[in-house]
Amino acid sequence: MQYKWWHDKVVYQIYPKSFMDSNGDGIGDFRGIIGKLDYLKELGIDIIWLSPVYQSPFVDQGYDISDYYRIAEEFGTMEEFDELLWEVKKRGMYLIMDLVVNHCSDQHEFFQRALEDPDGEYADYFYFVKGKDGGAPSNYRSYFGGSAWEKIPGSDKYYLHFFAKEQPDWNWENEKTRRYIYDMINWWLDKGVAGFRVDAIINIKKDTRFPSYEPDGADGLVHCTKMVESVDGVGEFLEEMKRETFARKDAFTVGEVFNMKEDELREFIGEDGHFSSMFDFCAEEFCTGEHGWYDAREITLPAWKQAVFRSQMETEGIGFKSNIIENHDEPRGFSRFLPKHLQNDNGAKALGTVNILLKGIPFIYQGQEIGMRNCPMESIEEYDDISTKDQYQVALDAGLTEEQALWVCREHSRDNARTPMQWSAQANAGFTTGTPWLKIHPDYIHINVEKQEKEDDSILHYYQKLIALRKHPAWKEIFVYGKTVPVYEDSDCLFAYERVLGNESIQVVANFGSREAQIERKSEILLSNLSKVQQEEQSRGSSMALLPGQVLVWK
Ligand code: TEU
Ligand code: CA
Repeated sequence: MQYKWWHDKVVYQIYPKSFMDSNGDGIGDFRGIIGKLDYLKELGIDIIWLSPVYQSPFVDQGYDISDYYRIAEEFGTMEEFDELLWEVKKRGMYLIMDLVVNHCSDQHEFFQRALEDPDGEYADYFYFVKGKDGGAPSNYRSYFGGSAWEKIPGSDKYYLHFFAKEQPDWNWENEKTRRYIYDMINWWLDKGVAGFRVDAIINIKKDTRFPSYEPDGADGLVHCTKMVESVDGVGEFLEEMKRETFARKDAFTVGEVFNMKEDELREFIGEDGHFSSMFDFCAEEFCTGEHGWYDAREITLPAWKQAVFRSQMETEGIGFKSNIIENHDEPRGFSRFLPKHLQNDNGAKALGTVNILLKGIPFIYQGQEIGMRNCPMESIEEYDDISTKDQYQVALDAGLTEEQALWVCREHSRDNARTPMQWSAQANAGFTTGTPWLKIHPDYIHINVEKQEKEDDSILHYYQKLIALRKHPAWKEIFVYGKTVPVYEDSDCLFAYERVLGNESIQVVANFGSREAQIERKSEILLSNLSKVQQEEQSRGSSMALLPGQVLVWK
């Protein structure tokens, strides 16, 4: 396999609005991030991914961009962005941006011009389509609920929006749109960003006949992804984009790809793939309910293991997926993957270990490294997220009571991961001196960076060791390039695998069950969450008992 600069890197996702506020307005900002770069360096981070920081009305938290060449004033100025970029580089790290090019904001200049003249040149940058039989052109439901078509005032046309109605979809069939997007990407690359996380990218190819399909819900609509799944040709756009932009600078790109056709993995992340990597959503995917969050499935160990190992096998010999346990669109991994009795420090360490030592590019989401967990909101009003409001309604419409629907949000809301970072036990978790834009998790008194920096056996210190182990010169090759071979595969409590390269192997074994499990001993422990005493006690005989919540990395 041809060596690439990003193969051995560890990535950290910053959700800027909730990371660190420097000026007391309750919103995180660039100055706040700059002040925490040493913290990230010490953690062992190489690449920082910033969720969108472009100018935006923030209907969908910056994923609705009104000007790709400007910075959201909430976060600072372009000069401060440049300073951040410089400070990141100075520390030997890389900065990647969020690339949101399936759609923009309805406040984008081109969309505003299109609205003024729905038959003019700018309308062609979007999908402006005549209605049918007195209604929308087809029966698509948007990601955030309701029709994916919005009537254009004073015209018989509708525009397409896969997400909120304030997020019109770009028409990728129009060469001018593509040129506009590529120029913008190159502008940021020339500025010195090292690459992009590419948002919702599978959606850019549409079937421009816009056929209706059999409804999949009582609203008579069908999820818009149905059309995306039924059309070919996204690869041509992705190839062109790569050639015209990323390839020029050897940029690192990670695609947010759901619903890819199975035989396309090589085209997406193979050596000449569209992207450097794409997220492994295998575990998240099977939680998605048929109709929404309310009928989501819970993660069980066997199903989770099976999904992860299957995905690891699939990528073998092809490329690198990016491994996550959470992001800004998911509940906290701690709350989702760990059974209740293991929702503690040991559980968090075990979960981090099995995920970060898999083959692929590890992504850590802010707060994961201190074991942040889902934030229990008291009422639906406390939520900010557009998707949460929709899913609450979906649950009510399905017949759930208000209390049950709130419960669904508590388990699944994207705001679970968006509450401010917990830096200390001071007021507002040290995140802001003002009023935070979103509730702060009340457990910040016990769970915060400052406290964990002082405690030797904290989750934070464990993460530092874990990342250091992955990069240790002696083991790096094996953790980056080694095959993943499942072990104790039939166990209903162990999550275990070996990373194998040549005749070397390292075993990772964690117990997520509720009783101890007998495992075969190895000789050299590289990392574990066992206490010294436990380690010594267990150093006799050829087998040993691994207690619930314990994890070992050894050879
Ligand atoms: O998410 C795209 C996506 O595919 C959704 O499934 C998302 O996971 C879902 O809305 C969760 O409820 C990306 C961004 O990550 C997300 O934050 C944005 O809201 C979305 O695109 C629109 O830009
Ligand atoms: Ca601020």
